[in-house]
Amino acid sequence: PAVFPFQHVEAKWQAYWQKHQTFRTPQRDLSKPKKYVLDMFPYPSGAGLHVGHPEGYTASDVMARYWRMKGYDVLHPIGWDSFGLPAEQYAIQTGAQPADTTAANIANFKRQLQMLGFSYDWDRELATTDVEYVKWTQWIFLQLFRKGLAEQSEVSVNWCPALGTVLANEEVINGLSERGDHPVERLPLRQWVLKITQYADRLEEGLQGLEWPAGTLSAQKQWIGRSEGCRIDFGIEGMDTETITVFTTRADTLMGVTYVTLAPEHPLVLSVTSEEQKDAVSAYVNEASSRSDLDRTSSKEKSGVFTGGYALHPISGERVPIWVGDYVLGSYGTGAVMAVPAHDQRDFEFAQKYGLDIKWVVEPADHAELDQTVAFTEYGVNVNSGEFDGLTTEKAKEAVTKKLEELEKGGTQINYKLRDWVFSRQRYWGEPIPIYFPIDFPEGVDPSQQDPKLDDCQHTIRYDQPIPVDEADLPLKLPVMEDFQPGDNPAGCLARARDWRYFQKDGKWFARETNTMPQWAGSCWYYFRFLDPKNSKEAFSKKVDEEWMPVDLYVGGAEHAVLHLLYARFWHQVLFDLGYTTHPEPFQKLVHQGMILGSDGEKMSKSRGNVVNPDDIVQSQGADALRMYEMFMGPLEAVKPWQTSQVAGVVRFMNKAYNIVVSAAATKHTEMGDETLRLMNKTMKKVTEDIENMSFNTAISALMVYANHLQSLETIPREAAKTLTLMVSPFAPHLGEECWNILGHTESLAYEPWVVFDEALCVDTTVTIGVQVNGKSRGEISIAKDADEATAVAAASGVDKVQVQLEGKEIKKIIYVPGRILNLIAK
Ligand code: ANZ
Repeated sequence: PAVFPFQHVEAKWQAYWQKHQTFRTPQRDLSKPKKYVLDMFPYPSGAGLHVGHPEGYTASDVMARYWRMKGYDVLHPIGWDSFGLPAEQYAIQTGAQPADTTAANIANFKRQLQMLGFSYDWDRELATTDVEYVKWTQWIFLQLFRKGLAEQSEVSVNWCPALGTVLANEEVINGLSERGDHPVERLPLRQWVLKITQYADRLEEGLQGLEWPAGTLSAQKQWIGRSEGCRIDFGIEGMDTETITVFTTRADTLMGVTYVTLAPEHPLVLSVTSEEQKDAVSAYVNEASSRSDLDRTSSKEKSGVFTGGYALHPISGERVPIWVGDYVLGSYGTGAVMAVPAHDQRDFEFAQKYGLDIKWVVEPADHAELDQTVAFTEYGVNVNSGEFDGLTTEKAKEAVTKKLEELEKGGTQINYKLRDWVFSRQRYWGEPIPIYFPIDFPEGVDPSQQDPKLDDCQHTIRYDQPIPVDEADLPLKLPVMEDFQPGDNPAGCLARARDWRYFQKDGKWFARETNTMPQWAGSCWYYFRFLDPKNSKEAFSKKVDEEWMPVDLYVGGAEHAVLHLLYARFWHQVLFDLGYTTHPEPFQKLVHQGMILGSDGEKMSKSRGNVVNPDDIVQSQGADALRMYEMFMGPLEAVKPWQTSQVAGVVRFMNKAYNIVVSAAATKHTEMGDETLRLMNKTMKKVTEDIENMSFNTAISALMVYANHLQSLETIPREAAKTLTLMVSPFAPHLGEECWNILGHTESLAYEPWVVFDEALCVDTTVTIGVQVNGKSRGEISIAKDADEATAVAAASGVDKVQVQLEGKEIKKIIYVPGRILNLIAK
């Protein structure tokens, strides 16, 4: 048998697709229904593709190719998420400009994707670093700014002077940077913040109706963190105009409050503090402000200090001491809690440590004895709560809330864990934020004689007066900088590009914003730009939005379950509100491919030396083999180890398929036998249904069974070889095209109608059932599944052992269950 000449064939068909622009979708073909099939676009790192990339990309490509054959108008674009810290670091390491290294990396990624035969419409290719793309990313930022959704704010950040950047909480360990062990300071820094919290409710509600993995839906929900509760105002002894408002999810425990705790950054801390406690409180607040939220909430030992002040209980009017404690976060709820040590474990530990009262107000519904060494945090029935006694927790929450509403001391409230999105980076390789500020000079100085580009020029940048760059002046390009390394200036390295930063307009001096956008920005809207990549007048037109959105299938890694998907949905909802899209959500169906591990079952990594390079596999066994193997390894969503030895299995199958087609093409007309006809129809049904469910490994096994059968035939019917070719083609498109060609076609099979099966031929019609005489098994018969009783009995009487049993007897009763059993009762 011949061996499939993959090297020659793959190059040949890739050239064909390119020459004939087979996968170009210049515009929507409204005579067909549409499918928008989107991959999470790659970050073009210096390392090139790893075998994890082709997994998701092959899965989406199988769907795109299948849907084309099913008669859909398919949009399948690709591009590059090319801003970001790693690109900048790679440029620093190699001593090059990020723009150049990015272009080189993109070229390498593109070569690799093309070598794998993905059916992208390359005319729609884009990179987030393209100036035309940056222009519209900046334009969207300006829409957010105009809507009041982009604001500057003093945010307490982890600033690492040695690395010259702000670090995320996860990147700081015991006050040192995770990378390099450099000291990290908490300092307030002017940052751009996007007000994603204003969309918290919409982001939560919009999840309904999306076909997303359950785990991703719940991760998004948790991140948004909707919490229904009650806001309660406590008076303050000696202060008539101020109140301490707390947020609680357990209003039912109000009568068990024995103190109130303020976060160290709560604005009332100093005013409620007594003279005697001033020093202790100030010292405590200073100490606490250097710790991150993560550190504060995760530390076991609760700490706090008494303020000397008292709050007044909203119902009983009792005095309750006010404490400051750093387990209360300034950034959640109201930054103050009503402490109920009997029913909240944190409050319990705090009360024990500082000898505060514990008052039990909830009992288990069955009045079981309580263990008083821990808080009782479950639901139950109220006690020691006056008018609320005897109410269940649910009822008591309602009753307390209602009472507070009557007293005008509280009411229901919904809180979210979601925080606003800190949108500033102090790095070079990102979109410049298109904002500038006026400059003030000291009194009596003539601005026209000043030059803020000079070191000794005294001036003040008026950050409180941000001015958006004129839309006509977009894009605001990055300056070319010889040295774009981060420095010790928290304003970012663009602050050093003075010629770019300072400019004069109408005789006045201005300073540009020197922060750049985070890498997330570009991926927030690329799926829109793919629809209209060359539009120079708009980010994308309303027409293409209506024609193509939403994305019907979005494939990418589960590591983006929270941030990317949340940020993109947020921008989408803002664009929806502004009327740029008519679709409330961008990604209708989402699928995460499972991670491919090294052959040792560990995550692939350079240091472990277990990385498989797709280039090597393509070289030695072909792109189709790589694609086919990755789809055959196991369920798409499963985590699975790579086994190079098993690639040979799919190669054998592909050689078999190739030979089947070659031999079918060489024979004259051959009738298709019943068994082949049935197996062909069953395979067509199975493969179709499995592809619809993206169950690719089982579809491939069915194709293998089918190929084995065809190979065993003396002569192979053309029709059987044709359906095999069509079904193999989404997985192994080069092999598919070559076989199609061998079968006598001159054009690509990319738009050839998908196989159609006959349901009637897919059912097994003959069955083998057991025959009993007087309840004892005496043999088997093969009959039609729905054969009638007389036929079954006639068949049974032909079985020797049955005949022997029936001799001289009369059949009294027949028990026949079609397809299952025949029992003859004879005497
Ligand atoms: C009194 C109480 C009694 C509470 C009780 C719980 C149990 P969620 O929204 O589900 O996370 N809390 C409120 N604001 C806080 C803050 N800024 N820092 C730390 N803790 C805060 O939980 C809300 C509960 O967390 C609130 O309900 C409050 O404690 C606490 F038996 O109030 B509770």
